[in-house]
Amino acid sequence: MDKIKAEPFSFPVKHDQLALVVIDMQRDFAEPGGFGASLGNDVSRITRIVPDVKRLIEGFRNAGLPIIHTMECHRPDLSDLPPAKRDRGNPTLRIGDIGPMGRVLISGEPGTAILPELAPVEGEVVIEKPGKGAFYATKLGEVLQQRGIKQLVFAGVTTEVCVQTTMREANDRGYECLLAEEATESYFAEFKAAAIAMIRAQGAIVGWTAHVDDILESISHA
Ligand code: C5J
Repeated sequence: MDKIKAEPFSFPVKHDQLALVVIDMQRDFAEPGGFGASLGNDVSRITRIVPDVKRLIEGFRNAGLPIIHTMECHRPDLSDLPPAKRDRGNPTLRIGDIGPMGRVLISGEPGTAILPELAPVEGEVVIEKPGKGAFYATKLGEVLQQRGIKQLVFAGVTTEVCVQTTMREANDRGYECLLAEEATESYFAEFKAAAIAMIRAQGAIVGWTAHVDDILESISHA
């Protein structure tokens, strides 16, 4: 059996059941004027991981392995946005408001788009999700089942919100989950470190974590 060097122990990879899930690498989380910045966050932390996310995407493309991109966003009529989500916190712009990149986190708006360097290509699945987890109110579960995918490598933002929520949803559904450490980021360094520690604690209670180089080395033999 092939293995990827990982924590807390090697990840038993099955290349024919493996996919990459890139969570929410959207302009709204990474660029000034977007949703992340409106909450007072330093968005430069997010743009710093773009080269490593790109390397991972290219590695999966070169190996012919499936890639799924997610985007956190809502319908223009806000019918999938619970008031509790819209009203939370004290942002300068709320979801649905008009900002410098269009309506914040609304499907089809410029700010909602995936960063151009990481844009999906034809054949890659894009899941628009109204929640933090990518399984809630989406077709992700069906897509994975149809393709016989049982192992997921995760990249994207933010580590402790949408990435960790989706990993926990996937773990509960029986998927084996591996987080690519350099290809995920939080607005808070300590939250990223804590999320990584939580995921791999207690014998991989939610999943494994690994370095991008070790994942790429493994899939180059896929
Ligand atoms: C957040 C996300 N942090 N993609 N979304 O609101 O993690």
